[in-house]
Amino acid sequence: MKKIQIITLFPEMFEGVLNSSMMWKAQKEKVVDFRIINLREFGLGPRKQVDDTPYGGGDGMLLMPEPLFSAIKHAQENDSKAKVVLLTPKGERWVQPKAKSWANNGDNYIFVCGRYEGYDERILTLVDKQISIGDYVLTGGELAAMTVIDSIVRLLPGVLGGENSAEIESFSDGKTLEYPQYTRPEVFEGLNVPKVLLSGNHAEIAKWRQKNSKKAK
Ligand code: 6GU
Repeated sequence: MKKIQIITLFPEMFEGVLNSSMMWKAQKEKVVDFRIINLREFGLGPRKQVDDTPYGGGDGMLLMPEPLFSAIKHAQENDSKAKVVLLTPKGERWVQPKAKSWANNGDNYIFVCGRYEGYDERILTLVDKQISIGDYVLTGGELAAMTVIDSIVRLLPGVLGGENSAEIESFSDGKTLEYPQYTRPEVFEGLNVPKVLLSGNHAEIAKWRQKNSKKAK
């Protein structure tokens, strides 16, 4: 079973995503175990402070090192060999081959969601990997963590219904997009399903699908 811990100031953001669809099924079938750690609980003082102004001036607040260190140490007490991953727009780009490799490497993960305008750089001493999901800036790492986690969990053995549906679909080789697909009815508002798909000729169907698989831009 793959163990995934998530350190965040917004645990409620994960509820819908982790408890629906494949992620829910994966937990039910004990393929994955999620644990959400609320960074606020590691905040300092009676107000549970987690952020402060940057030395040298500048806009915004930074996540302070102490709460992040305590939360990561807490996660490591649950799982000492887990890899610590920081979600940050400065990270390495997340791509499908990485999802495949992280799904199959047997490693457990601690995802740390950055928030606000940034974090104290010293937390990087506890981080094994920095990941970004693309060249745009999100308010926090939560949506990125969900994206990365979903892309891994669906590839864990036993999660997808048809065992080869993850293989043939879009991006499984990192380049090709899936062919167009159709279901009933045969004619919908004057729009027809391509004849070849109704032909029962598997060789012709395979050829059509190959021809109609688009390359990713
Ligand atoms: Cl991982 N975090 C934030 N805040 N923004 C992002 C991102 C991560 N990846 C792309 N944009």
